Amino acid sequence: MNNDLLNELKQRQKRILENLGTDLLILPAGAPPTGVSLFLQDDDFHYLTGFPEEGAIAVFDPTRDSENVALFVKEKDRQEEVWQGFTIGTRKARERFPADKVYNVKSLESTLKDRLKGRTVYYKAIQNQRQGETLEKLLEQEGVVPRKSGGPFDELLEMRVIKSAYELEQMRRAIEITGEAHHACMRAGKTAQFEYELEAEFEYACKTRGVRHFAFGSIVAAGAHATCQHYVENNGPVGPDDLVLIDAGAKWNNYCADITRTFPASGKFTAMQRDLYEIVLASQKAGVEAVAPGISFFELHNVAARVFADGLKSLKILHGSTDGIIEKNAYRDFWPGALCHSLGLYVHDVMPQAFRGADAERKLEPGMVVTVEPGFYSQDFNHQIPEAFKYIGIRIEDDVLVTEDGHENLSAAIAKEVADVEAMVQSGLQ
Ligand SMILES: [Mn+2]
Repeated sequence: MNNDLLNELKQRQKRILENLGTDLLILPAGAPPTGVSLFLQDDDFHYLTGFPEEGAIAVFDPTRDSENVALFVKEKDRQEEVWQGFTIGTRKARERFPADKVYNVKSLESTLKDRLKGRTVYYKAIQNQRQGETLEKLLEQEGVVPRKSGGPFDELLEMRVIKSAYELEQMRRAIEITGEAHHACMRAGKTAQFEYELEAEFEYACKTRGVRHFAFGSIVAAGAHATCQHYVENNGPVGPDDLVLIDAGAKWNNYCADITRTFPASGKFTAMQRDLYEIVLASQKAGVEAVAPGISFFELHNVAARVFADGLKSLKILHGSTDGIIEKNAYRDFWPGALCHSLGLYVHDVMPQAFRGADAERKLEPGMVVTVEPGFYSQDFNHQIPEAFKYIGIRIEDDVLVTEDGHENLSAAIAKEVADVEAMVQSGLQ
């Protein structure tokens, strides 16, 4: 672990300890994976310890001077290493991870026993079933009713929503790789016959650059499949006249990218596809431009929604005043989603309560990273739409950092202008 990260982890731990006062926090590692699969650490646990294994538990206790932060980890064990995987063990954990004291996790019960009586204990449920049962029994025996929200959990949300320089470095790399993978998919667009070929292209480009986890299951949707926002089957054909929507993201050191691009498989938008694409693009750019400290998610959404509504009016898909369309949510038949979500360790990253919901009023602050992703989706039940505009799905999504004086589009290098997207597809194998 490099020193910058080590120091940052210690700073985070300090803030949580200060927030705890005299209370205690028990934070477990992520759920063990089922079957033979790759483990991904729980985001909060990763954020506060950097420790990558399952089966571990961190205990934050500001009243114990010599061990404010105790880390309980699996000890090295031959059976475990022969079957499940290699473990770090207590000795190396002590050397490499920020904790005042490292214990064998088997001693959790006996170590904690005397510390619980009369305390306020914050506890994030342990997903490792056996371990969870043991600990919950102990809490009950000691008369502790654990709190599962508020206190340090609220503080964690506030901390995680503002990204540090280290975190932004990881996100920039995740976004850079994701961009290269999107470009690889565009170049493969003309030859791909099935969606899964492009899914493989995306993942190949990421994995050959060192990516081990993805932010979510890649969405590769050709033609009408793109009208479903979270389509993940990825097993349909790619038709020569289809638009292909790819919404996917690499993780880099646990941090996510989340980028969507839509391109014509042929390398050339039809006039109708281009008209709709330009509307989504104009709406998306207006949204990106408006990202700045002091604007709320709600206000930001409406900036993009107005441009979207005006565009659909120009194609006679929507009618009436723009104000009326926004007020009555008439555009939502074609864009049912929200413009933004926070991005970080998790793809729909943590957001304090005030950021949630369509009427989220809390203002953006420097250091937040948000997605900007309007889309046009027309399915069979969009009765009022002319037949020519049906079964089309278009989404364009960038990842944007809120800065002191505005914003920085972290994914600006990924082709999204009509001419650039067409050129990228056409530069693929003939
Ligand atoms: Mn997104």
